[in-house]
Amino acid sequence: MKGFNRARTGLAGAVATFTILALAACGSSGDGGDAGDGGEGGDDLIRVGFSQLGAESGWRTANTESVKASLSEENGFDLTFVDAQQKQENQIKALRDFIAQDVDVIAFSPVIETGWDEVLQEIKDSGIPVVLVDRTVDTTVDDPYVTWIGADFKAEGTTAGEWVKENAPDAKIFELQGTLGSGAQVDREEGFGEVVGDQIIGKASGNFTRAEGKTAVEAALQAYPDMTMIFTHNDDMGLGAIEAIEAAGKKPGVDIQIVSVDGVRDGLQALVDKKFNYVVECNPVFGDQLAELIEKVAAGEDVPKETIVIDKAFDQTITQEEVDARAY
Ligand code: GZL
Repeated sequence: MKGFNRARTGLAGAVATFTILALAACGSSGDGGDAGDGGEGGDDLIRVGFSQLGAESGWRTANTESVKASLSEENGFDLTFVDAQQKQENQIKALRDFIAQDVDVIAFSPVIETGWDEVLQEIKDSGIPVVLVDRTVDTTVDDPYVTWIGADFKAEGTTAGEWVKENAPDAKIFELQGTLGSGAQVDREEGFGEVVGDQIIGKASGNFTRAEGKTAVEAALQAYPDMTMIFTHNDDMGLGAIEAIEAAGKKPGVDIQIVSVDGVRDGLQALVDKKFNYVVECNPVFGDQLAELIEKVAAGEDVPKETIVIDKAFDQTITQEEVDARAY
C-alpha cells in the first residue's frame, strides 16, 4: 500500500486538498556544513533529523542547499543532516539514530519506495512525526508520515510524453531511467509511457548520475542503432548521454534528440546549445515551504497531507539570459 493515494494532477492543475506552491527559484545558498552536521542547538530550537538520500545530481545539490539554508539555527532549527550516499541502509541507520536522539521531527527523502516498513514502524512507535521530502514511500505501515512535499513525477512524465507526441511522433525512444524503484523513476516512467509507450524501443537505468547515464547510453547506442531520441529522467544522465552520443560521432539534439527532466542550469544550458530538445522542470528549491511545514508539525498544528511543488517546462526558445538568471 502506498502511504497515500496521490491524486494525479497536471502540471498546472490545482487540487483542492493539496497546497500548490508556485516557487520562485530563489537564490538559496547553503550554509555549507558536512553530512552529520548540526545537533548542538539550544532548548527553544526545533530539533530536526534529516536523512538526505545522497548528492547524485545537480538537483540534489540544489535541494540540499535549500533545505540547509531554511532549516538554519537563525530560523529556529537545530538540524542534524546526514547524507546517505544513495544507500538505503545508510538512511535506515540515520533514521534509527534520530529516534535514539529523540529529535522533534524526522524528515527524509527515501532513495527507493520500498523497504521502510520496519523503521517506519519503529519511528511511529517512538511518537516522532515524519515529514516526507521529495521522494515517496510504498509501505504497509498505516499512516506512516504527517505530510509529504515534492513534485508530481507522473505529471512530469506526462508533460514530456505530450511534447514528444506533438513534436516527434515517429521518434524511436530509448528511456534512460533514474534509480530503479525510486518514486521519481516509477512515476515518470508511468506518465511518459501512458502517452508514448508504443514509441519506446528500450530502457535502462543510469541511477540519476552523469557517469552511469553515459555508460548506459554507450551500451544503448550499440543495442538500439535505430534510436532517434532519448527520454532521460534527469539532466545529469542526459549530460552523460551527450558525451556518449558525441563519442559515437553523432549530434545530440539532432541525430538523437534528448528530452529531459529537472531544469538545473547545466540542463538548460544544453537546451540553449541545442543538445537537449525539451526540459521539464522539477523544482528543488522548496526549503522555505519545508521549514514552514516542520514548524507546524512540531507545534501539532494541522498541515495538508501533500504539498505539490509546481513545475514549468522549457523548449529551445529559452535564452542565455534566462539560463544565466536561474538560481540553480
Ligand atoms: C526529483 C528527484 C530526482 C531528480 C534527480 O524530485 O527525486 O532525484 O529528478 C535526483 O536529479 O537525483
